[in-house]
Amino acid sequence: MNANKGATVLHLILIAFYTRYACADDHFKMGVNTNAAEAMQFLREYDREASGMCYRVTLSQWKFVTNITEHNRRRMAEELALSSKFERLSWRKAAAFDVSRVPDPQARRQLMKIVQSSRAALPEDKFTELQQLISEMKEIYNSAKICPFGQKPYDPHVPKVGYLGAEKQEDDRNYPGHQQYKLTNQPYQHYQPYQDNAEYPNYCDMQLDPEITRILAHSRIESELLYVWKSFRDQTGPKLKNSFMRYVQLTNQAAVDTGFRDAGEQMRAAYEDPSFRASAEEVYNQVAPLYKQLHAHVRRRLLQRYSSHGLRADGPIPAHLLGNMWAQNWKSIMDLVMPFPSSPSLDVTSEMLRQGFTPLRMFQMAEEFYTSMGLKALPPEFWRASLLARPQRAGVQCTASAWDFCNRIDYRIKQCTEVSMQDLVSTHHEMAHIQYYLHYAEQPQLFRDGANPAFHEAVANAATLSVYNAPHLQRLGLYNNKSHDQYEVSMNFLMAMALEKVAYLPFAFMVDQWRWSVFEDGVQDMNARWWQMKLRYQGVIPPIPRTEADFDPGSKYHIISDQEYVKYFLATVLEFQIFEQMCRAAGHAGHLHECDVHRSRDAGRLLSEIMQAGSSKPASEIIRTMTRGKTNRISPEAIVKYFRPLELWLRVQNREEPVVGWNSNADDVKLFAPLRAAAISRTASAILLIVCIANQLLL
Ligand code: X8Z
Ligand code: ZN
Repeated sequence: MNANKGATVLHLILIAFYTRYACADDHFKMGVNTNAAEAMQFLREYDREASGMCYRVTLSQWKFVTNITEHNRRRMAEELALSSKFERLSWRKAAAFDVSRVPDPQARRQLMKIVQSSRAALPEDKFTELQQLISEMKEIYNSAKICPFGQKPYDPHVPKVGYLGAEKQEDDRNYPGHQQYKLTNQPYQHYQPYQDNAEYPNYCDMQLDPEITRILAHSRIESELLYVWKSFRDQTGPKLKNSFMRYVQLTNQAAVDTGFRDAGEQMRAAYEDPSFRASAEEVYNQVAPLYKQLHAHVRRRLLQRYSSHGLRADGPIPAHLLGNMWAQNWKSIMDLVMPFPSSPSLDVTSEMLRQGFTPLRMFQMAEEFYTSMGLKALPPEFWRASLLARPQRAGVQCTASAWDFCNRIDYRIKQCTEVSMQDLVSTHHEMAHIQYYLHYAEQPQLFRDGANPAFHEAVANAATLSVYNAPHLQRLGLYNNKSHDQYEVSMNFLMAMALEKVAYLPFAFMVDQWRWSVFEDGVQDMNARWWQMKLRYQGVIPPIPRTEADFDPGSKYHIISDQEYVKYFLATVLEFQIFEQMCRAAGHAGHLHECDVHRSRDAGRLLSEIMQAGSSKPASEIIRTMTRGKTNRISPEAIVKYFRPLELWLRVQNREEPVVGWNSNADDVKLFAPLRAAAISRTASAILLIVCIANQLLL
């Protein structure tokens, strides 16, 4: 599709949208105001008020997450309520215009954005109910806690149960188990087993982050993995299922009232691609063969480590063995699947510690990385107000994030930085988000966003891909490979990258496949359908039987917090496409995984062109410019090229495998859909019987 065609398609969507909208709801008479001057005046006011509103909400959120108190929670809730009111009011005004009669295309685009992405078409009581529902679900999810492995659930009548040596203190939970999980640079040690009659109270306060996450990443004790995998699901899914079903009803109603078929279609509209589902599926099909090669290798190594526990040489992998709660990122099992264990992997954490790195120095390095490419220096406000290291006090929500306060002045990062390679990468990632904010700052508020929902993450990760690799680390003086085989180091590096990026693809793809199917087909058999998709795309099965009393999708935050997910799938593919273009601009020759764009002004120019446009243009136009007319679509060519050397190695390793991919049998399906499995096996028996009878007759 070229740019002109894109504009025509957009116009057609606009007309279709408003035609449908006019019919969708009798309560509002919308889309009839043809006064273009009024529309322009509305947008000017909207821009000013929306920026102010965004500033106040963002500030209240910042204050809350960096200092979690009841007072700050209330203040944030008040600001969010005001912002909801503003959203409803603006939506009504925007939807009243006949967009096709507004001559300025940028103004049309802004009006469309206000109307399309909101749930404000709902009546006020339902709009408020929906917002409360989402915030309650987040609250339940965030407060989920489990007991340590081997420990009984807390019972105040049985006070003396716990760990020897465990002393609970108000703000400092530094008893032995916790200590081990908290310090990333410490070796993992699993908890001491539960002991009756110990002298200490019961501490059922293990949360997803950091304790449960660390157990799944580091424990190699199958029963412990199974325990935390199951317990976290018990403490989340079933408590959220009813609310989620109501959420489906309300979001679907909002979508229909806005003119969409269902809430899935409304979410997909942000991609401005009429054949979005087919396009995403096509991308998935092109990366699936690489994923299957990785899957087969990992399964073989897991079989060597765990010997059975539901593993078969040709089957799917039990989901608790992959180092992550959702089996979405496998980097933590690198020790089990490393191609060449006697060669190093490129983790320079110990060298950073040896050289006395500090969080501040890591941020200064990241800033230099971007300014060396001709990108922007960070404003003084950034250094004054950011939270770059874990504060001494409690009450900080530590997930790394980059913040735009919408006033063109204030930009911050919140990251409890530890001196590690992982956090060095994360620092570059978060700072790339800030670069994006700085570059689109002059756009109207409505266009201060990625070109589509995948772009922000894709740009942040593309810029970061350089940081991991050997040439860059060598330039920084953090790595020096003299004594090891270059090929072996490269394969180890690519495996680590694949465990993070390739392993993630089918998960990131299936989450919204499931969500869209729920919006489209209803809430029956939701858990079975979740596992059906996990089996089909990821080749994983639950380690224990699941029923509809469980609600495993509810154990993924983005599902219950109403966050679209397919953007992460597309972002993972797009980041390599952007990276490849940056490397081309930088004049890199050789393997893509060895490209370093540090100091390349041309690579920086390419990146700044992408970022400057924000969401003022359709993504297809930006991709077309970025690829110099080669394509206007997200393409998996670059990610496949990046991993090509590893894929060749995997093909050789997997040549004896009974199947590259997985064969699922009735027992696998029985784990989550017993009735369906019984039906399948009845059908299979019937076919067998018919075949036998036919054979008898023929003989
Ligand atoms: O949600 C996140 C980030 C914020 S954008 C913490 N991620 C996805 C996830 O956790 O599932 C980053 C990777 C994918
Ligand atoms: Zn990010």
